[in-house]
Amino acid sequence: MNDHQKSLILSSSSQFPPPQGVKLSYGTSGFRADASILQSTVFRVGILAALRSLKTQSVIGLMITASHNQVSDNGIKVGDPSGGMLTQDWEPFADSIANAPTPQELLQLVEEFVAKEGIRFDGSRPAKVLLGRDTRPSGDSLLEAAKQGISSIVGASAVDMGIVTTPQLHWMVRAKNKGLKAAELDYFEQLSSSYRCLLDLIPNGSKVEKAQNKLVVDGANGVGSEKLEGLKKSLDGLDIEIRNTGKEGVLNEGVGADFVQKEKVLPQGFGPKDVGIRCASLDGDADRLVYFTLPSENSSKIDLVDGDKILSLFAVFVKEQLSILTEGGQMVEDGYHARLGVIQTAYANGASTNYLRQLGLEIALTPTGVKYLHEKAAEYDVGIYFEANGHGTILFSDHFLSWLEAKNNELASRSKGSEQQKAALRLLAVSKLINQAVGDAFSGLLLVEAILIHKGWSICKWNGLYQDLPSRQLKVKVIDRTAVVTENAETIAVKPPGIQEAINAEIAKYPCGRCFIRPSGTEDVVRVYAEASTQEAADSLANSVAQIADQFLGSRSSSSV
Ligand code: NG1
Ligand code: ZN
Repeated sequence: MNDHQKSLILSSSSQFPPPQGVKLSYGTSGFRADASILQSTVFRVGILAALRSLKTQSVIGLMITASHNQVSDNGIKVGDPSGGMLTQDWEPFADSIANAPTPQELLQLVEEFVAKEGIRFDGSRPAKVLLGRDTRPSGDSLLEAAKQGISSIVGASAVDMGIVTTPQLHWMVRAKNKGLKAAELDYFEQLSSSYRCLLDLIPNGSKVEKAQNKLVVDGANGVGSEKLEGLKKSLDGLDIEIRNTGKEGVLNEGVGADFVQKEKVLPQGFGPKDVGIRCASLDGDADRLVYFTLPSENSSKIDLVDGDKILSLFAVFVKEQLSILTEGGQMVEDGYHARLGVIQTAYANGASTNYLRQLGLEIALTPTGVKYLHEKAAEYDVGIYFEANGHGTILFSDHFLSWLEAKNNELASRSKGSEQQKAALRLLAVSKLINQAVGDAFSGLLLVEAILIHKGWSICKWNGLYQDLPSRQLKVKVIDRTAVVTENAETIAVKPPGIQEAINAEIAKYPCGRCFIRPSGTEDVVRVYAEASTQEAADSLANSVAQIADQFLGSRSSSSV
């Protein structure tokens, strides 16, 4: 690293002193905190993104968002060349530079890391970082900090994509690195054309009642509502009404996928007149999606159709199309058997796991955090992953896609228009519709809509695939959440010693009881999740285990999520 580069890092970082007395960590999905303390972190992640671009010789993404968290929070996460999350090997570097107390220490960490990673650092190679942000008011000034970080690496440039959803930015990074068109309109065009393709392949006779056509979407008062308006323009035939557009309400306050999933009541802007209508909620950066419907006008309690049910719907459809394709032993003839897997976390409702198992599907469990689910899903030909909170997607392996293309070509010449060829075309359309980079509320929504029409199902019929077990989530503020260490995809707490035995003794008191605790990766709390045969039992199990957490970890208070 030459002297010019060193002095550039020193001088620019002196403009962004880190906050005192705060230790930041690159959690489940990047850094998140109150926006007022994030300038220095975002600046430093700008440096990291430029280095990542130099190292990979590819375009890197930086998204400024705190997703479903309150409007005063913000955050930053890095998108790798594939469009997925930052490689986990670089997270310790992110943690150490975010917490370096002085410009000199920051420079030293950067120098050591550059040497260790063998990053060529002579300014002769370009680096490019795509920047995106959600609608939070703090986004503008944090964007400037990110730009300063990027431009403190010689040869690096930032491209501001403006206000975008998180999945849009990841999609753009992926498309750029594949040499494809990567503008917002290209994204809309890909989603709408593959959706139309699925509709063109709807079996004769499938029809949905006119009244069931309408979909009402809660935009969480965030970026999703504006962008969904844009997507709507390229879609015809889908009747979407968008509410909570941010013109009046506050981002994520009493609205959005996180609120709806956790509280199981109507979000603001919805009322008794919506009884029976198919509704969906996005979160603040539109990477989560849940559906719901209001069963009775006398109460605001909703029937929630969560990420587990979306996963189940997708799994049913993909499995069905794969088995049409294999009819007559086609795949066996080819000597090729497509491996389909579904991936969940411990938060998946036990009833969904049972249902998927009964379908004969291979199920894998990973720790919480999309990065783990995504990585696991990539091991399959078709890997479907979802968190209960509505974050997920379907990954198709390159190998499977080339096999499918070849199969489709062969079927087109041998038996054009056959059921088998239609199944191949449907799977190809799904692979284009559903975001291959990250979970995307828009592609999820269009796929749900297409499958419901395909099957002629109402939201009630879909919701009836299985009955959720009653569950309760709580969060407990403890003195040090890192004192909880878990194993087995977070289902067992191995530290502090004795806590799991105490939890097990509680669980044993409840029929069908299941409960676990884990430290949150995005908030300074320990989360408790409990399931049991009745709501009262689930509540009581969660409360008893929250008390155990208090006793073992030292309480700062506990609250419902
Ligand atoms: P933490 O705070 O680690 O539980 C939450 C969600 C995750 C994931 C991340 C990122 C739950 C229980 N946890 O993580 O699933 O979505 O936020 O946004 O919903
Ligand atoms: Zn989100």
